[in-house]
Amino acid sequence: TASVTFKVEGMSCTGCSGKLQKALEAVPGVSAAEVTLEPAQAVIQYDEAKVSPSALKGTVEDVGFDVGG
Ligand code: 9UX
Repeated sequence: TASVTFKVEGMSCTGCSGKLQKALEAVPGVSAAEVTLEPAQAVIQYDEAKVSPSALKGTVEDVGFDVGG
């Protein structure tokens, strides 16, 4: 299991963070995701054989937020 932490830009309320957390948890290969507003981040545990950080970044963007550099 690998772990990645993204800075997430554009979340305004707990609805946003909850929506993103559910979307990340639904991605095949993701075993756990914790999304918080403060700090604005997503901490994701995932199986490297099934999903990549770039694909997970795409999920964040699909939900409508941006991954900060
Ligand atoms: Mo809160 Mo976010 O009212 O996508 S759910 S702003």
